[in-house]
Amino acid sequence: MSQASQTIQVNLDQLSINTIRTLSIDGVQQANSGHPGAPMGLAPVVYALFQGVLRYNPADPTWPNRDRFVLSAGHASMLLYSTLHLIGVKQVNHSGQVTDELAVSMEQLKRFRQLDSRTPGHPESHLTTGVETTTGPLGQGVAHSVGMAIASKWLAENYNRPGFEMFDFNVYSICGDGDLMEGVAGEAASLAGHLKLSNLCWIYDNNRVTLDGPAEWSFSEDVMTRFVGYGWNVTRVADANDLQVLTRAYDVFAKTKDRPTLIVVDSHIGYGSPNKQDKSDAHGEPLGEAEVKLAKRFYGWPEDAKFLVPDGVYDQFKNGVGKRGAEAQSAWKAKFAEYKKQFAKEAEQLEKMQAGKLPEGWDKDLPVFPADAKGMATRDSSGKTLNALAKNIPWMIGGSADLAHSNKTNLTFDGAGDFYAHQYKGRNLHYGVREHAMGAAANGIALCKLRTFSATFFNFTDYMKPAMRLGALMELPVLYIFTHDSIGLGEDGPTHQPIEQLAALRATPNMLVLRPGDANEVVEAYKAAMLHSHGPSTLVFTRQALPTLDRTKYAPASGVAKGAYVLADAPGGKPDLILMATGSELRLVVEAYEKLTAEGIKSRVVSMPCWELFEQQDAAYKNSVLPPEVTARVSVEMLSTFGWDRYVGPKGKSIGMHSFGASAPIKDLLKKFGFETENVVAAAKQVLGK
Ligand SMILES: Cc1ncc(C[n+]2csc(CCOP(=O)(O)OP(=O)(O)O)c2C)c(N)n1
Ligand SMILES: [Mg+2]
Repeated sequence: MSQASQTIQVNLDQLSINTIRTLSIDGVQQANSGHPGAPMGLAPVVYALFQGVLRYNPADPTWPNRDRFVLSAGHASMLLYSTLHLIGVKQVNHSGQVTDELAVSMEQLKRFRQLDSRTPGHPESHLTTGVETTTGPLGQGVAHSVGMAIASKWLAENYNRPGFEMFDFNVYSICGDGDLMEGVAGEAASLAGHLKLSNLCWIYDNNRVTLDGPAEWSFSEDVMTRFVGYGWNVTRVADANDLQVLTRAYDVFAKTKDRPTLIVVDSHIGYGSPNKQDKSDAHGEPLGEAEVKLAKRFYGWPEDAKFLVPDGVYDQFKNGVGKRGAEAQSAWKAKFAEYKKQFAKEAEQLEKMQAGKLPEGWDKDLPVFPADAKGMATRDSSGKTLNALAKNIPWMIGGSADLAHSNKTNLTFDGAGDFYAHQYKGRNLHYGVREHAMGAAANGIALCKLRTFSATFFNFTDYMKPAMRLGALMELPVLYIFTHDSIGLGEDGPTHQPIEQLAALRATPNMLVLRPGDANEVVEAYKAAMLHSHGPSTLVFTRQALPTLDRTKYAPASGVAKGAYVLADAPGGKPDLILMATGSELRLVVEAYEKLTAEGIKSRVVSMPCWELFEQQDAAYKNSVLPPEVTARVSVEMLSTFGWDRYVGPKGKSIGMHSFGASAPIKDLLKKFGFETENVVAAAKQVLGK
């Protein structure tokens, strides 16, 4: 390279970095909301990564083997938006097709944090193509990145063939002090280190400041030593502006083949005036017009220019990340065409998987359970159904947080296998006692288009809820399998007995919550969950046995698909009373129904395993199940009654839990808390005024 072109190169690098910075400053200032400090400090780090390292084709952001970039420090969203704009990422529509439209146009940058823009306050993956996962709640992004790295390893192990490296993508994530203070990041780092995920690189923005002030007020551990302890390779870049050293650090990552890499980057959060004394006061707010001008002057920018992209900057990205990504993808495509000829079955699976579809015959050979008064726990029918499904869906993987034996989630069919460090073929993931990281990893796995499930005791959803919430926000089809779903778990006592969890999850948008009442409802619940492709499904199962209902006597379990259905009815379909229940309490209302019917009381049993699906039905169906004129209603559910008033109405009664549970054998608990047939019968008579 000649001296002159080298100078231009250096200038173009700097010019591009400063464009990222000033676009971020202008976006924040225009919104009058947010803070551009992190984007200003981190622009060179992101530039060196995208321009020099990332294998990413902005013209086709759906390429399955693209490297993933996750901005865990979601409050620096303008950094990501500016970059996605400059590299020209194309928007993907709801059917998964790449469009001609920019994901983040200049117009969108100017509409940062405004209603219906693609540039919301924190990055949201379902809105903005190029945003690989939704971030903002600190710690989540890095934890999602571990799931993506797991997916990459699993895909490589299962779909690569000699001479056909269809999968080898890397996952990069930028995190800050806040991310690394969060527990979930620690769990996720521990898991990634344990699994030796060499395709994972976290870049830690060590700027020694958080929102309230200097990080030293609250954060003083030796992060590098901690990560060495987790089994990571750790390297350091002493100056975030040093592109050469940054590039060398990325190279260290590329060469580290036996563990994940943490790059600690010492940086300075950006302020208007670089000499500003009190650096904590402005953090968290826009700079203000005067400081914006000072900052621009410092970067050699025209002070009054707004949203300026100088000549040569778009081309710089086009010739860098754009060209490299396009070439890499077209080589991949050519290879895939050959792969398809030689490995037609695998190629077809990959195409289906990446399109978010289920394979042909995904629901074949699902179990059918004969009527049985003694019955079985729904966790057992769940285990059988899950195994049948996973056998039919080759790209379904998942695991439990050290409770697989209790949750009955082990995949035991031939060839299912386990996913261990350096042995990435298996479909059973072992999360250890890390519920939160499990929930987050599931999001990352699902974002890479694998179908995945996570399992623990229902009560411990509290330990993974923040990740479940993001799964719901991102509309990811993750399965959550929770057992020990009520005080019915018995002796473990109130520390393990869920009460309010069901109501909390029912209040979560986009999520199906299914609590099936017998073995055959379990099968139907799984089917509904698999078909719920734009949001997660929470399946809750019992530890204790439940009778398997005689479906020749009662309505078929296929009614589960509608969320609620009439299981048993009064003569002529004209009841005076409606008994409603989910899960283990279905048995109780059926028994009460039989007693009341014998006494000549015209009753109906409605099984209501999924409120959300019921709410999706039309008014005619809903009214046919719950006729408005029948106001004598009783619901029975061994959890908080919160929410049932919607269905029982002002004249009805809800039997449920109004306190924490207790440690005792189940039969004593059922008696103490009133979950007995006689109690349901008495409540029914009470609402009937008898
Ligand atoms: C779970 C969670 N808690 C709190 C916040 C609010 N918050 C946003 S940024 C921030 C400070 C983060 O400090 P750091 O990660 O060091 O980022 P920097 O300020 O250096 O960019 C906080 C507390 C959040 N986004 N997520
Ligand atoms: Mg910080």
